Amino acid sequence: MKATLALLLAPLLAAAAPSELDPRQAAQSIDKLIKAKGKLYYGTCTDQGRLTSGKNAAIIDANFGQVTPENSMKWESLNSKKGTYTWGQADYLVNWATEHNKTVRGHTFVWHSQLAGWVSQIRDKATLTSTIQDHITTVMTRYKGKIRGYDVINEMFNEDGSLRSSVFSNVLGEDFVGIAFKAARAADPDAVLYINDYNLDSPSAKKLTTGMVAHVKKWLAAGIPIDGIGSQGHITSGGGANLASAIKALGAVDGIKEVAVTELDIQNNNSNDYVAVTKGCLAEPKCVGITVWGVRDNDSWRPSGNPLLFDSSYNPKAAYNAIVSALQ
Ligand SMILES: *[C@@H]1O[C@H](CO)[C@@H](O)[C@H](O)[C@H]1NC(C)=O
Ligand SMILES: *[C@@H]1O[C@H](CO)[C@@H](O)[C@H](O)[C@H]1NC(C)=O
Ligand SMILES: CC(=O)N[C@H]1CO[C@H](CO)[C@@H](O)[C@@H]1O
Repeated sequence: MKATLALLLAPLLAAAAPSELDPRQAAQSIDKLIKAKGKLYYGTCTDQGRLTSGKNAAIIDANFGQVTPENSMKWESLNSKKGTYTWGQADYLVNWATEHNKTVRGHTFVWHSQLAGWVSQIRDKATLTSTIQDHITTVMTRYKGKIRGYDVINEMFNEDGSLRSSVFSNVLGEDFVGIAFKAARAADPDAVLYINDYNLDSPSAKKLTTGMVAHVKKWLAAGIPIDGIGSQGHITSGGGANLASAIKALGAVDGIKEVAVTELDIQNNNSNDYVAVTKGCLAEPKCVGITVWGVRDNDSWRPSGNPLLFDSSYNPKAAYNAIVSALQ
């Protein structure tokens, strides 16, 4: 009886197995391949909602080695009311990463957008200083040993390289940079501390030269503990080679230990651009890895350009396979 049942079930099990074991039929993990080249990860962003729906968790587990919280660690998500922290979604992401042996990039502390309303209303230096310090210390203490590094400051420059107007720069001038990085270093001395921005996509962009590079050099000389520079990498078709050169320009900053592409998506998902960015990271010794900003095209924040590596039915795209070939 048992043998007969097993024989009857065998074809069914055989038919079911491939889709259960290999939900996306991609040939290779780009994370494993980039690690074999000495890098730390090929990652993606996600959060509880994605990890508990569709094939996202299986795809991330099989193909990516690092997760960045898409939204759950932004200030308005964690601490929208003064004195109250809401940890559920961020904890879910960190626990998932721990269980699946994935690195986490914490994202993000000091940012003008998705900021808690009560913080943007602060007008005096002492209160804003202690608010930044408390927030960074609270989050980093909770996740000590579980999060490899953080975007301590995000998007603080204008396109011309000047400081963006925000509650942070308006109340504290440039001082918020030192306040934030020093609080972060003290909270978890082992965490890698990043400054992150977008449109650092060309080595000659003013935002990169007179903005990021010139300021980071000055701040490092002043003893501010900045370890890494992140280039988000939200680019358009044809921009891959320029972003690769930008990675090199950021890596050339003395005293910076690492650089990373932190939010890559490419409008119209040109394979050559994905390959150029991947090779750009391989070619820059300080580049630790690449984070793609999402799994499937129609979950992207800019879905009209199909900018990601999996289509809306979770199939790996030509751009994914081109990265595999480039890494082999
Ligand atoms: C976890 O990942 C690291 C690389 O990031 C690897 O060296 C280690 O063997 C992995 N551990 C397990 C249990 O898979
Ligand atoms: C994404 O595409 C799939 C397949 O076409 C569809 O089922 C799903 O509803 C879409 N999701 C979004 C957020 O548009
Ligand atoms: C090169 C590449 O991967 N192109 C893809 C861009 O995205 C659309 C929509 O998912 C695909 O149809 C293309 O194959």
